[in-house]
Amino acid sequence: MLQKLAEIKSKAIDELSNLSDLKELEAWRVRYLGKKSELTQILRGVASLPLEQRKAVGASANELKATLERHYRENKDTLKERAFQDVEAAAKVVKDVSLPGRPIPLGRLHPTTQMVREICDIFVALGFQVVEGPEVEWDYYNFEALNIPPDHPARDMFATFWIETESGQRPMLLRTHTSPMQIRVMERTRPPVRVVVPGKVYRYEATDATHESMFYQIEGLAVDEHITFSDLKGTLYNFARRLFGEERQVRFRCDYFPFVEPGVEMAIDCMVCGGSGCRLCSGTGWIEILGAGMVHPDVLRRVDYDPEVYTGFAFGLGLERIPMLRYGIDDIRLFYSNDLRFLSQF
Ligand code: FA5
Repeated sequence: MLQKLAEIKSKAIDELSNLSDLKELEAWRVRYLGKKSELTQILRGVASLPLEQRKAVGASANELKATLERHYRENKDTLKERAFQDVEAAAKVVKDVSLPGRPIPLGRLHPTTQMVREICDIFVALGFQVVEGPEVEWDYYNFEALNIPPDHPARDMFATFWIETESGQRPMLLRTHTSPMQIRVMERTRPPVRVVVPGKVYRYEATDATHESMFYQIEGLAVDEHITFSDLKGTLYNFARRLFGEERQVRFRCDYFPFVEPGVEMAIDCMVCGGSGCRLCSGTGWIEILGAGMVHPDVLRRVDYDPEVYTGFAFGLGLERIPMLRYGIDDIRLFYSNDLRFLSQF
C-alpha cells in the first residue's frame, strides 16, 4: 500500500509539469484528489486495514493528500496568472493598422445652456453685462420690493414653492422669476445699469406643452437718464430680429406686472404652424415669450434711485420658448426628461 502511495505521488507530480491550462489542472485534480481517485479509495479503506498497517498507511495517505492539494493550489495560481497575461497580450496585438479609429463619444452642452449663451451674447453685443443671482430667495426680493406685498392679488400670478423657515424668520421661497435680481443689482450699483440675468426659476403649477415647474428666464434691466419706452421696443425688436431673422412677426400687447408701468407682453408668430394655430401656440398663432415694461417709480425709489432723474425698462424672457419656436419643438417637457434621442439633436 505504501508502495502504491509512492507511485501515485511520483505520477501525479510528473504530470503537473505538463499541464498547460486551468482546464487540464481541473482534470488532474479530479484524477488524483476526486471522489473516485485511487487516493480517496485508499483513505476510505484505511479503517479496514489490519491494525499494524493502519497507522502508517493512514499517515502517508493523509500526507500525500495534503501535498497534492498544496501543489494544486500553487499550480492554479500560476496558471491563472498565465491565462491573464495571454489575454492581455492578445489584446495588445495590433490586428489591422488600416482600420479607422473607434469614435470617442463626445458630450455637448444642453440645448438650454446653448440658448442662454446665445441670447446673452446678443445682449452683451448691445452693451449689457451678464450677472447671476440666488435661486433660493427672500420673499422681499421676489415680491415685496417689486411692489407685490403680502395678500396682493398679483401673487396669484406666481404659484410659489415656499421654503419652511423657523418661526420669526423672514419668508423664503424658490424664486418664481428672475426679477428679484433687478432689486439686488440696483441696490449695489448706481446708474447707468444694463444687465441681463439668466437662471432657473420655479413655479408650483401643472405642466403641459408650454409650462414646466422648473424653467429658465433671462431678465433684462436698463436704467439711466432719458430711457424711454422706444428704447425698450427698439432693444427687443433688435433682439428678436437677431435671434429669429427678419421675417418673424413681433407683437406687443398691454400686460400688467406690479413692478412696471406701463407693462407689455411680447409675442412672436408661431413657427410651427406659421400663425394658423396649433398645440404649441394653443391655437392662437402667437407665442408669448416675455413680459416687459418701464420700471415702476416705486421700485426705483425703494433702491434710492430718483425717478425724476432716472428711468428704465425691464423684461423677463421665458427661455425654453425660444428654441421651441426656432426648432418647432412642440413640448417644453422634452428639455428636462433626459432623453438623449431628443438632446443629442442639438
Ligand atoms: C414674469 O415672470 C415677469 N417677471 C416678467 C417681467 C420682467 C415683466 C420684467 C416685466 C418686467 P411671466 O410670469 O409672464 O412674467 O413669465 C415670463 C415668461 O416666462 C413668459 O412670457 C413665458 O415665456 C415664461 N413662462 C412663464 N411661466 C412658464 C412656465 N410655467 N413654463 C415655462 N415658461 C414659462
